[in-house]
Amino acid sequence: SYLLSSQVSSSFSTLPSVDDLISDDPNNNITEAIRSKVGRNLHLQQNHPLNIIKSTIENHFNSTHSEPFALHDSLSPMVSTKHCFDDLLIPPDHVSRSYSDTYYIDADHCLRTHTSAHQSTLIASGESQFLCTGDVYRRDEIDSSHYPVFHQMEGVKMFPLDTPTKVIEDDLKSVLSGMAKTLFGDVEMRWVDAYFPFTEPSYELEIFFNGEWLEVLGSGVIQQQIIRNAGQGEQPGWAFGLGLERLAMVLFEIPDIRLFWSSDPRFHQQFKSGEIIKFKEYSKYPPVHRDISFWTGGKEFHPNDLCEIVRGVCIEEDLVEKVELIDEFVHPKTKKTSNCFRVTYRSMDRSLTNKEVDDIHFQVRDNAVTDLKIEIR
Ligand code: FA5
Ligand code: MG
Repeated sequence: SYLLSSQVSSSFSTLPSVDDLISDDPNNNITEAIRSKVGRNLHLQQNHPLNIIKSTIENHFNSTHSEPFALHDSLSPMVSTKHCFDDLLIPPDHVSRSYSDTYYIDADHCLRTHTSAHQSTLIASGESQFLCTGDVYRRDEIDSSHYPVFHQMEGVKMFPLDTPTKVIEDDLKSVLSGMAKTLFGDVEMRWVDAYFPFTEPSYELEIFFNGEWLEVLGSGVIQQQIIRNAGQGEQPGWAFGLGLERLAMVLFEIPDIRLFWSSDPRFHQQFKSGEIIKFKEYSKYPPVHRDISFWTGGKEFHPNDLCEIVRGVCIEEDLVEKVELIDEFVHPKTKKTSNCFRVTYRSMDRSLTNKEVDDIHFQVRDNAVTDLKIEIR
């Protein structure tokens, strides 16, 4: 694996380790639920659907290029903010850096929010083409397709000096649409203009699958400034980043993103390396709903903070299926804002009792009052 220890910050003499993930550093916002996911490495588990997609894509790249792509899949998800943001020319006030979107270890380190966090160091190491896969972390809402940990694959291909941008762009599009054909067969695809601070021009690839357009990846021609800063001068290149869960959910027809984390053999027995099969749903246990209504306090309230609390209380198992805002109003006299959220609890593996959901939900209310300074109605 790759040591990034030249990147030394004020608080760590080397990169942080798993023991540093939770601390009383004022900038630390990592919860136990998140810490327990670091090191799980679903993308490395044999016969796991994420590993099957990863290998299929790696094989596709190395069977369509005579010069092999270097493969990285074990780089630490704990990175410096320099690597995750600054090196990619992401401006200091960009939303992706905010505490409501990113898990910070301290002011200068975070859990990577994308695999692009490794672009600069790998380019600096002189590799001319590589694929880099790993778990990425984003504070986010909770529903069947959003989970705070998911997996991305980054790809970079460098070109000889003076290769025209048009040639690089055409290569990017043909290589990536070839990959999409390998995965999805002869589907309809389209390139949509996009914006990323680190590429210009930038494109998203969408495929038409089961009646709708699905965004599969972001990509573009790498900003020359990034390559120059990485010590590779004027050599041009392209990059892309794709979400493995999103591909796997479509290809295997997996209906809920939490299933990737399940330990149920009825899930895992269905998948085998090299095979893209249709997932057969097994019986679901019933959902249990509980509402929480409150006045938001003086502190700015962000729904992601509530999701975090719900997840925090359910750390032994993933019992939260969804957290949704069902009512919001401002009191005409006091001008205070009232929110009502509905939490859907459901286990992937067993039936929940009303009593245990009551206990969990009571704890959620308690923690929300303490941590978010809200006032229960
Ligand atoms: C990025 O993360 C860029 N780093 C991608 C990139 C790399 C662009 C290199 C240019 C060059 P974005 O946030 O759009 O971009 O995520 C990229 C892909 O990750 C998406 O296309 C999608 O497939 C997947 N993805 C993003 N958010 C989620 C999510 N919440 N759940 C599952 N998959 C997601
Ligand atoms: Mg996007």
